[in-house]
Amino acid sequence: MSFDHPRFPLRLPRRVAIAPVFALSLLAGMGELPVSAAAPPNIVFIMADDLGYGDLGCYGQQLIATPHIDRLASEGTRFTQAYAGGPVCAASRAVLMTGLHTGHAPARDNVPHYPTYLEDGDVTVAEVLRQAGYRCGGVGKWSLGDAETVGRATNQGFDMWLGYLNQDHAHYYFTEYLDDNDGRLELSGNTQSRTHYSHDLLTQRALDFIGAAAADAVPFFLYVAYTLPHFGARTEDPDGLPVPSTAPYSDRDWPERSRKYAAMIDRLDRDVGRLVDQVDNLGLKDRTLVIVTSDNGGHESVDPRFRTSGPLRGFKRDLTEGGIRVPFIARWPGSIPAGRVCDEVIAFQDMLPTFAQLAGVEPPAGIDGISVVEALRGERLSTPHDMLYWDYGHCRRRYDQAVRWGDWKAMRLGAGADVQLFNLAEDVGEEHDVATQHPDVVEKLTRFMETAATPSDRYPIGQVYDGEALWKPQRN
Ligand SMILES: [Ca+2]
Repeated sequence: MSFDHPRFPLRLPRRVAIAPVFALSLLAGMGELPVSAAAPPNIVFIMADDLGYGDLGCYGQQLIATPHIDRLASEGTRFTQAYAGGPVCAASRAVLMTGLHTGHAPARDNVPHYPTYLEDGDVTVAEVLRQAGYRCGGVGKWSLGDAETVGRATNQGFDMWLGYLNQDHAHYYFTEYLDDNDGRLELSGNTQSRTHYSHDLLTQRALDFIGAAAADAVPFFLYVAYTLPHFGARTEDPDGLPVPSTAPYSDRDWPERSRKYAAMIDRLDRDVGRLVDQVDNLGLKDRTLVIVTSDNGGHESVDPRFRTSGPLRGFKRDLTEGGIRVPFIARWPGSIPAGRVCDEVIAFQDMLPTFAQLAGVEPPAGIDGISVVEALRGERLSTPHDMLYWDYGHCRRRYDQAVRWGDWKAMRLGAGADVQLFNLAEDVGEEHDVATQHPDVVEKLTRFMETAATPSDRYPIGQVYDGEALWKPQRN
């Protein structure tokens, strides 16, 4: 194995103040490594759905309180330049699972609707971690293969999955069933009775999974692909925001739909807190990497008072920063500095090689991601990304591409359109197109765009898809 096991850095990180807990760890790392420091950590990857860059208190949210996630940020590192795999669910999840960007990944968009997106030959994070002896479990929205296909989670490295294999099914919070491993958890009558809010079942299963892995003393990877605060079916809620209660925002002088949205984030935050407490109470705090992030930007219909995208431009489905830059918090006491804010550029395709390095196994060859273990530890990346790439809309009316190179961000919004250029260091809101002032940069990044995507028969650019969702609600 060519990758080093994680260990405490022996040199001081540049540009970073060392928090006390980290300094102690650093001293401990000078001699023999404690066994616990070199052991592969458990990994709990919590991913919200359509949670915007500005939706959390620790990212500037003023109106919705997120004390549990904010606490996690104070105990760990908060990244300001972390990117999702894509601007929509399936694309982002495919990038996360395979380490390939959207120009190479097996799934590049939510449409066309396919029964499976991952094939046997695709190697997922879970399959990689399994080689290192990890038990892999997941809850929530999978998106990459329906129940009867090779793409379903339990055919792609997961020992356990509870949730929605098909992402259109995930619009139903009061669903009649959830996919449970290779079968179903039946919830007959739930559409009417509204007895089971799916998010709560996902949380309980996640808590149980951590408890069982701890009892069995086996390293684990838990992928918590929550559906909050993504909109739900209007048959469940007239505002498309099904949530059992608007508490603690019921008395706010806001539209009812805004109270619901805030309550969804409150519930998400509460349950992140419960998962973290489970880890800590089982004595796994120093042996568990906990990450909280989102699969893409916030939705354009969110009440503007919440500023779901914070200072960024655009929303979900956009390749402007508001569509792809996401909250990203990582906590692993003793190994990740506490209370730190990190501006290293990291992205979802980096998770597979990062987790592989932490687990001491090789990632598959030819992926687009890089290990960002150094950034987690509080160091600068010694070999950061040269270029980051996203595209979106292959089978929609407009095909967009974006490239990030250093502080430059180039976008072509529509095939054949002029390439726009922004300097994110000076203009994070992407308000000032400086393409005409930097023709050399535009030329370089345009050339890159033209070769970055491998054509896919499944995503023929310019052939507009207008088919319906495959999944239909079951009515009892
Ligand atoms: Ca999403």
